[in-house]
Amino acid sequence: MPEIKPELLRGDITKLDVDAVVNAANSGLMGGGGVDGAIHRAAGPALLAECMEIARAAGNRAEACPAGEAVVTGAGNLPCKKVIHTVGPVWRGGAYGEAGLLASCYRKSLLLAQREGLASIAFPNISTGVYGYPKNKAAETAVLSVMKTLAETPGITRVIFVCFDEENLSIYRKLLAAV
Ligand code: AR6
Repeated sequence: MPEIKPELLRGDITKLDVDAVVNAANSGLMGGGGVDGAIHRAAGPALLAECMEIARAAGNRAEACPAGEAVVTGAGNLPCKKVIHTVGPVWRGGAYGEAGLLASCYRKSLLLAQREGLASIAFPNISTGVYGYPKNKAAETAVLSVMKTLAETPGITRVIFVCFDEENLSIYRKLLAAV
């Protein structure tokens, strides 16, 4: 099995022409700020319509996608093929299962991409914005979870960590140099 080395990119994830772009969503799947807002703005109303459909089918709009879970939609006007919406944990000090939930976001997103036949996937730095997860800790968990899960997802040939800010970029650069 070929070894996959995750790539690192600084910039706007909405511009990427990959199979799957991961969104750091909220449990209601109704859009929001940060990367979620940017993805919905660039994708157009078709994305929200699909998210609303998933929420309706889940029967419970506030918890349509619980933290640590992932769902997939089309991509509207984005250049990617699909959007995988995952919900990171809100940071509450670290003793509330945050690391397990964050690891699960990366793992479930990769497993879903594999199931959908999506070979290339781009991740934002989930939970490190509005949800307040410390960037260093989040990056360690993200890289570890991705490296572990890739052993189970032979269909995935390209993983990109997309950093929006300089701090995350330098954290990831150090971590990925050791992978
Ligand atoms: N491309 C790539 N990364 C981005 C972009 C972009 N266009 N815009 C922001 N980021 P956040 P969270 C980075 O707050 O912490 C929303 O309201 C940003 O710099 O988007 O998981 C949702 O609806 C940060 O490093 O997500 C939820 O309610 C990272 O994306 C809540 O925020 C994540 O920041 C989720 O909070």
